[in-house]
Amino acid sequence: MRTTASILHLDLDAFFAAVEQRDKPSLRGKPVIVGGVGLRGVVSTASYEARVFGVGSAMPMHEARGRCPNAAFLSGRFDAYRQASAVVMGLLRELSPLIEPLSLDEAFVDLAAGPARALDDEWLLQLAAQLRVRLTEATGGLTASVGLGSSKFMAKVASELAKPNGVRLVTPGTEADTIAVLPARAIPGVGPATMERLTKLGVVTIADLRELSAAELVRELGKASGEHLHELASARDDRAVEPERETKSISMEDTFEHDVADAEVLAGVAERHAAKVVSRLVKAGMFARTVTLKVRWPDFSSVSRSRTLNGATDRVEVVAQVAKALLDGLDVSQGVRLLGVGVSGLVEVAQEPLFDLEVAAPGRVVEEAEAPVSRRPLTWLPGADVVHAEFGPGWVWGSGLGRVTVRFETAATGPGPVRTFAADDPELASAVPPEGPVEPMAPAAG
Ligand code: TTP
Ligand code: MG
Repeated sequence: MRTTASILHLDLDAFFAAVEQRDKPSLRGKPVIVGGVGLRGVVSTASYEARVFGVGSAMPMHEARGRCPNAAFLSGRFDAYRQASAVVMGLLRELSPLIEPLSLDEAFVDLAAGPARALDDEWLLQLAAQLRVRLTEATGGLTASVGLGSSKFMAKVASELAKPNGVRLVTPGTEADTIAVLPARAIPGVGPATMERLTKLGVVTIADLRELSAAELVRELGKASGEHLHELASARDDRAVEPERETKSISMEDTFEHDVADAEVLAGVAERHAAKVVSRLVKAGMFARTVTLKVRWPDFSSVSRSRTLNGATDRVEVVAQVAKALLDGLDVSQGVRLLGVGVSGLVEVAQEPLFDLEVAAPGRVVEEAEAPVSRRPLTWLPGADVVHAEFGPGWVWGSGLGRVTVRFETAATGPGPVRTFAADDPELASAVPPEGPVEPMAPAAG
């Protein structure tokens, strides 16, 4: 174990919603909910203003509408999220060459792998403070929470404690005390399935967990998970920060001759794709952290849903099971034109999910909807960027009954006016997101 808090964990605050509020001035300070617009759509994230009403990630959209009817409901703009993410990851790479991105908005940085430094608490806190200021500048207003600790687990716990928009450093030597009062589910990888078993053993907090022997935990959860949990409960974690490989993803997809609406047939196709993807993964000697399922509908719109495991795998059963679970979340009755399965988040080291029970548990699913590729889509997705020949850039506020309402504003304007058009108005076109702030120049060497 290290003696300095030299692992940094960064997580952006209300990421998708914060990007929307940045680019849509009229939504700043208001409840914003980003999520799937389809029948079984779920919430991707909610702004902190909406969380007050009990809305959170993974909640069905209809429930979110019930709890917070006045929120802005948006379908998400992944190009804008990817752009913001690239800026943030660029800033982290300036701190150290060893960074491990976990998702678009989250990464570990091993500060001990950078140039020789003192790495004392004071210096680390100063570095984190500077990073947060630069990040807000470079992204045009996003905020991040930063944790520092002597292990991945501690850094992650620290950023969680710092949320939102804060910094926290767990001083080396105080790790076990810091986590004692936290609920057992604060341990990475402890999800609903593991928690259910732990509850039966009377465990609520990490301190309760520490009362149990390794043997008891092994009996309840199996050898690997039990031993691992015993270590983490005492704040022992020596997992290394793992960089990603050059190859970014591997995928397989098929367009059907006739649209397929049979869920079982589709599940079979997903399984076959998973097998091919995994055989390429194994040949390359890699392990994947994220599984993605892509579906194109008869109207050429498409959706891709992905789930990030709490480890990295090269097991075909795991990839197939996750792909099928992602498919299960979609209503395929209208038929499917194309089905694809892919893996990404590739690393060189096997990191089996920390807890076997949680491998295919539901939970963090990221869903990206794409309108058909055309200047004038058949459906105007709420929140999408558009441009009008006369009024300029704006975003879709709502649509239906052959009309579309647009608010004309951008990150650089104040709140703008709203106007309604015929959905097929030739003056109105979908647009790529406005260019985000440019990546800051790398600082001079030294
Ligand atoms: P999170 O970091 O979990 O959530 P957040 O950034 O919105 O809020 P905070 O960190 O302040 O608690 O996830 C990052 C983004 O990933 C989130 O903005 C939307 C997306 N996401 C999903 O699409 N589905 C999910 O189930 C979760 C948890 C996140
Ligand atoms: Mg976040």
